[in-house]
Amino acid sequence: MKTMFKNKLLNTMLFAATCGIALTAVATKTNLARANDNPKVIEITAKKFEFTPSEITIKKGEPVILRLTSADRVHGFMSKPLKIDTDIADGKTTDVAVNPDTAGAFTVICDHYCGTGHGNMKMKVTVVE
Ligand SMILES: [Cu+2]
Repeated sequence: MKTMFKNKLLNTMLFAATCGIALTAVATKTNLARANDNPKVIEITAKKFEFTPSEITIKKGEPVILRLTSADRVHGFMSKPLKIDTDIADGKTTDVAVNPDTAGAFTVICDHYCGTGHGNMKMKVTVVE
Protein backbone atom coordinates (compact mmCIF):
# COMPACT_ATOMS: atom_id res chain seq x y z
CA MET A 1 0.00 0.00 0.00
CA LYS A 2 2.77 2.39 0.92
CA THR A 3 4.66 1.55 -2.28
CA MET A 4 1.59 2.23 -4.40
CA PHE A 5 1.22 5.67 -2.84
CA LYS A 6 4.87 6.34 -3.45
CA ASN A 7 4.53 5.34 -7.12
CA LYS A 8 1.49 7.55 -7.53
CA LEU A 9 3.37 10.49 -6.04
CA LEU A 10 6.34 9.76 -8.28
CA ASN A 11 4.08 9.61 -11.34
CA THR A 12 2.46 12.90 -10.41
CA MET A 13 5.86 14.50 -9.97
CA LEU A 14 7.07 13.10 -13.29
CA PHE A 15 3.92 14.36 -15.00
CA ALA A 16 4.38 17.83 -13.54
CA ALA A 17 8.02 17.91 -14.58
CA THR A 18 7.17 16.83 -18.12
CA CYS A 19 4.48 19.50 -18.34
CA GLY A 20 6.96 22.06 -17.13
CA ILE A 21 9.46 21.12 -19.81
CA ALA A 22 6.74 21.10 -22.47
CA LEU A 23 5.51 24.54 -21.39
CA THR A 24 9.05 25.92 -21.46
CA ALA A 25 9.53 24.51 -24.95
CA VAL A 26 6.28 26.11 -26.14
CA ALA A 27 7.25 29.44 -24.59
CA THR A 28 10.69 29.36 -26.24
CA LYS A 29 9.13 28.53 -29.60
CA THR A 30 6.64 31.40 -29.22
CA ASN A 31 9.45 33.84 -28.43
CA LEU A 32 11.40 32.71 -31.48
CA ALA A 33 8.33 33.02 -33.68
CA ARG A 34 7.72 36.49 -32.30
CA ALA A 35 11.32 37.53 -33.03
CA ASN A 36 10.94 36.34 -36.62
CA ASP A 37 7.54 37.94 -37.11
CA ASN A 38 8.71 41.19 -35.67
CA PRO A 39 12.41 41.66 -36.39
CA LYS A 40 14.40 44.49 -34.90
CA VAL A 41 14.46 47.59 -37.11
CA ILE A 42 17.66 49.61 -37.47
CA GLU A 43 17.40 52.97 -39.19
CA ILE A 44 20.29 54.08 -41.38
CA THR A 45 20.52 57.39 -43.22
CA ALA A 46 22.69 57.95 -46.27
CA LYS A 47 24.00 61.30 -47.38
CA LYS A 48 27.09 62.47 -49.30
CA PHE A 49 29.42 60.76 -48.33
CA GLU A 50 28.52 58.81 -45.23
CA PHE A 51 26.08 56.47 -43.57
CA THR A 52 24.67 57.32 -40.16
CA PRO A 53 25.28 55.41 -37.95
CA SER A 54 28.60 54.43 -39.50
CA GLU A 55 28.75 51.22 -37.45
CA ILE A 56 26.13 48.75 -36.25
CA THR A 57 26.36 45.46 -34.42
CA ILE A 58 23.88 42.67 -35.03
CA LYS A 59 23.60 39.05 -33.95
CA LYS A 60 24.26 35.97 -36.02
CA GLY A 61 21.01 34.15 -36.84
CA GLU A 62 18.85 37.02 -35.64
CA PRO A 63 16.93 38.64 -38.50
CA VAL A 64 16.89 42.42 -38.64
CA ILE A 65 15.39 45.01 -40.94
CA LEU A 66 17.68 47.80 -42.10
CA ARG A 67 15.44 50.79 -42.78
CA LEU A 68 17.32 52.94 -45.26
CA THR A 69 16.67 56.56 -46.21
CA SER A 70 18.65 59.15 -48.10
CA ALA A 71 18.98 62.78 -47.07
CA ASP A 72 20.06 64.04 -50.48
CA ARG A 73 20.21 61.81 -53.54
CA VAL A 74 20.23 58.18 -54.60
CA HIS A 75 22.96 56.06 -52.99
CA GLY A 76 23.87 52.41 -53.17
CA PHE A 77 23.97 49.97 -50.27
CA MET A 78 25.92 46.82 -51.02
CA SER A 79 27.69 44.01 -49.17
CA LYS A 80 28.21 40.67 -50.88
CA PRO A 81 28.83 38.56 -47.72
CA LEU A 82 25.70 40.00 -46.09
CA LYS A 83 23.72 39.41 -49.30
CA ILE A 84 22.67 43.04 -49.54
CA ASP A 85 22.50 44.92 -52.82
CA THR A 86 20.06 47.75 -53.09
CA ASP A 87 19.75 51.40 -53.96
CA ILE A 88 18.53 53.99 -51.51
CA ALA A 89 16.28 56.34 -53.42
CA ASP A 90 15.81 59.91 -52.26
CA GLY A 91 12.45 60.60 -50.65
CA LYS A 92 11.42 57.06 -49.85
CA THR A 93 12.20 54.35 -47.32
CA THR A 94 13.90 51.15 -48.41
CA ASP A 95 13.67 48.15 -46.07
CA VAL A 96 16.29 45.42 -46.37
CA ALA A 97 15.92 42.16 -44.47
CA VAL A 98 19.21 40.74 -43.20
CA ASN A 99 19.69 37.40 -41.50
CA PRO A 100 23.45 37.00 -41.03
CA ASP A 101 24.69 33.40 -40.91
CA THR A 102 28.38 34.21 -40.32
CA ALA A 103 30.00 36.19 -37.54
CA GLY A 104 32.59 38.79 -38.45
CA ALA A 105 33.12 42.38 -39.52
CA PHE A 106 31.68 43.39 -42.86
CA THR A 107 31.78 46.56 -44.92
CA VAL A 108 28.76 47.97 -46.69
CA ILE A 109 29.65 50.32 -49.52
CA CYS A 110 27.78 52.83 -51.60
CA ASP A 111 27.95 51.31 -55.06
CA HIS A 112 25.94 53.99 -56.81
CA TYR A 113 28.20 56.86 -57.89
CA CYS A 114 27.17 59.92 -55.89
CA GLY A 115 30.06 62.39 -56.24
CA THR A 116 33.70 63.02 -55.41
CA GLY A 117 33.70 61.31 -51.99
CA HIS A 118 31.82 58.27 -53.25
CA GLY A 119 34.82 55.93 -53.03
CA ASN A 120 35.01 56.40 -49.25
CA MET A 121 31.32 56.06 -48.53
CA LYS A 122 30.98 52.97 -46.41
CA MET A 123 29.83 51.61 -43.06
CA LYS A 124 30.76 48.70 -40.84
CA VAL A 125 28.44 45.88 -39.83
CA THR A 126 29.70 43.65 -37.05
CA VAL A 127 27.98 40.30 -36.66
CA VAL A 128 28.49 38.70 -33.25
CA GLU A 129 27.83 35.09 -32.20
CU1 LIG B 1 28.05 56.84 -53.62
